[in-house]
Amino acid sequence: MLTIRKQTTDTGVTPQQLNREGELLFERGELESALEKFVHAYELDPDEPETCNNLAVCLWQNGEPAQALLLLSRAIERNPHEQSYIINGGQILCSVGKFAEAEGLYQSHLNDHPDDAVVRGYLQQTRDQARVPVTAPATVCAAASQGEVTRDFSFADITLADIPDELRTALDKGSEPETELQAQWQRDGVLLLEKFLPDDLIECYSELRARLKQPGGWRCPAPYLYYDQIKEIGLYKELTAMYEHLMGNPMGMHLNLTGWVSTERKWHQDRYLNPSPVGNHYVAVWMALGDIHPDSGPFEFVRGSHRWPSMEQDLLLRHYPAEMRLRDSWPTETQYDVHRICEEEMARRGSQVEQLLAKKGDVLIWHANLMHRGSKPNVPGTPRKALICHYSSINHRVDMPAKKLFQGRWGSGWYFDLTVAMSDEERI
Ligand SMILES: O=C(O)CCC(=O)C(=O)O
Ligand SMILES: [Fe+2]
Repeated sequence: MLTIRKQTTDTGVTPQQLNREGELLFERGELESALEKFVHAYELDPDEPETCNNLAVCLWQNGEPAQALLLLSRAIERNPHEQSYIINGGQILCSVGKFAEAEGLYQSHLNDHPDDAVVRGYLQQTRDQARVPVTAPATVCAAASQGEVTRDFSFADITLADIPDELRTALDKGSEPETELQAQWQRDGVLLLEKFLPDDLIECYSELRARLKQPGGWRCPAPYLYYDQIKEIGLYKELTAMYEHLMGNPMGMHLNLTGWVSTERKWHQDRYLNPSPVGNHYVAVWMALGDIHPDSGPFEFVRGSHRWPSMEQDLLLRHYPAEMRLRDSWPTETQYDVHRICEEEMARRGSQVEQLLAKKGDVLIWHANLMHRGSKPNVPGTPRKALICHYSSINHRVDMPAKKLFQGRWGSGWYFDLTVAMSDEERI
């Protein structure tokens, strides 16, 4: 449980700055670090409504709705006309089943702002949510059960035991492996390839990355669009060949996680984070750019869990207010609930968790449905020099039509030519 201290020491940083930094961290899913910033801002000025609001959202995510509500009521008291505080307050109230209070909050705001269509939408939805069970969207398999809006769901509630054949690769469908590597992939859903990356390729990327003075890496999720050094390593010829060998399709890169500290992303599978037509035609790789220290929050996984039922975005999101799916931050906002059900499932199955204590140059490739996480560091801030890249089959990623073939010094491979901005401050 988090206790909030009032502190008077001033380090020159303002609550506004801390709030901006915390918001960026929150958007990137780094909840703990965001929380630290907001707590610091609160220590400097506990009456600043923006701080109270931000801290409240974090505490809610941390499973502390009562504290969150106290803070939000203070934010609303200080700035009663701020729409986002009203919406956050209403959502927290709904999440703990206090629908009448949420309605009251929305209604009193609407008395002052009768034209606020957004809050009116929330009010309507709260009424619906309080009374009517939510039905599954048409795209969800007919077999999916109809559930109530409640965050008390189980792994079985949001997973499909069988995904359609076209969403599975040949090896997933049980085709006979032709090599030992394919057999391992089919059995384990994870492949560790030791000393796979050449030192000079690691140096080429590390020299670039070291120039960025942000432990969390680029906030831009696709920095490969800006730097060939990332294309060189992410599309290294041996990797490209390995993906095609395992997946049966050419794979295109579209996401990089470039932090040199753990992401602290909670337990999950990756497939549900992507549009459903991508299915299992998706792969991710963890590259060790140095030896990984056990205190740094190593990558953890459950071997063979790719054969467990598969989490489904639609089945998950129906347990939240309808507009959740419109928010880019839904994966972050739902990750604690996902974590809980994954841990429950792992306990039910008596699963063994493995930790990747990789050495420099090792790579680990994992399946879209493998249960994994970036663990919490034993010693916060311990460096974890890694690069994580994600890829989808160029024949299945219909939402990313533009793709290009990169030809570099260390080989060639596909990447998706996305339009993703990078702020000036992180251009190096
Ligand atoms: O930080 C990690 O090790 C895992 C991150 C992760 O879940 C992912 O890249 O899909
Ligand atoms: Fe992941």
